[in-house]
Amino acid sequence: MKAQLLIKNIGMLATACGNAAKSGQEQGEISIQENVWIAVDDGKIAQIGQGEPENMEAEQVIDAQKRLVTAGLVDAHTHLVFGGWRENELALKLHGVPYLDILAQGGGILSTVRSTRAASEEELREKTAAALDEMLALGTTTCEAKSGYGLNLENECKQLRVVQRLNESQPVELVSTFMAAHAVPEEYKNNREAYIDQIINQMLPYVAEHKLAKYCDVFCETGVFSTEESKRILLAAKELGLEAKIHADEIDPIGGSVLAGEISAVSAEHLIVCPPEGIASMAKGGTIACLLPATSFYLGATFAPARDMINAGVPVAVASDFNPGSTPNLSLQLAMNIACFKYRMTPEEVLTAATLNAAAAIGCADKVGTVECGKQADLLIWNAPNLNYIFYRYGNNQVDTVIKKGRIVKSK
Ligand code: IZC
Ligand code: ZN
Repeated sequence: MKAQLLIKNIGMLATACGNAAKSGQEQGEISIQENVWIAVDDGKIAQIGQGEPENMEAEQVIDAQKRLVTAGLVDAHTHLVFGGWRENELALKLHGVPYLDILAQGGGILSTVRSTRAASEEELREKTAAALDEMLALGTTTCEAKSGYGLNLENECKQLRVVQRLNESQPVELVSTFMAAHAVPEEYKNNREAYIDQIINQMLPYVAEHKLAKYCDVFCETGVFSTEESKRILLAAKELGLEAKIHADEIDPIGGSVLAGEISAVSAEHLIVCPPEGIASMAKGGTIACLLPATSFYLGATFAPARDMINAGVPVAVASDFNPGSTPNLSLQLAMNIACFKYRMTPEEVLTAATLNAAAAIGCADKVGTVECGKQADLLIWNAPNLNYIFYRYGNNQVDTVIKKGRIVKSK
């Protein structure tokens, strides 16, 4: 066989299997193979074999030196494109001022809205490209990106266009989510109905027509969007062909996870304070729980009931939630470590959560998220001999080599 790339001498290949999200016990049932090689052709995984490859000609050969190989990480929840940062809020946070109070005072998301509106598309593109380059070095090969710092047609589209352009010009594959329902902008403070009407009647139709996003997300939270408002927006989005995601139960359990299941949202995100009826509803509606453990850490909050979700048959994904407020961290590796320790998920369950289940949460599980023949060759070689090791160590970048569509895109 003639291959584009051969990775030989792999100590351990650890991967979830299949093209759909895994739940319950299956979330932890991954394939572990030792002493294997992978042949890549045409950007896809062509063959996986044990021992020494025979009769194999390859344009490029990598010796994995007995280390761990997994699929590239999939970050299913980020607020990737934003102007400015919010380090000025650190002192407030340390004094215990709650996240929603900072927002209610016109800071938080609204402060990032001001910076994002003030930034040009080119400035945002450059800043986001730099973030993606860091994420790639940390092993993220596919990433979701939400708008939600423009809060009007012009600036929401500016964010979505940045994602569209970057998807064509750098290796990390991007999936867009439209999230004008991230906050009510200051100019509509006393007229929230008019803002919701604008989302439904102006922005959503434009975004759908110009194919600027695949998903629509709403911040369903006390003082932000109510469950009723979230439902109206997400049903309107679904009518236009955008699938639903929802920020639910991050701070207060106002019914977001129950709604997620009822409208069969693809995913519900955060779920820090998700009640049992929310878990039951998501299980019934086939909704993926997209958990963001680095956010719990950073907000000093409790941790989502991940084990209850797994036990109830809800597929769990783990994502970074990279954003300038509640989680200015773009390392999915760190989120995976925290998931393991604070959710008490096993390394196998977390690997599935940050690859296959995350890919399912952004509609690309047929293409990425596992190391199987026919899938895209998005692969990581880790500075680690086995899967346990990457959860045992933490805080450093443990990824050595990143391969996207069969090409080496980062190497230490
Ligand atoms: O900018 O604070 N939770 N949205 C909902 C966020 C956090 C991002 C932010
Ligand atoms: Zn978020």
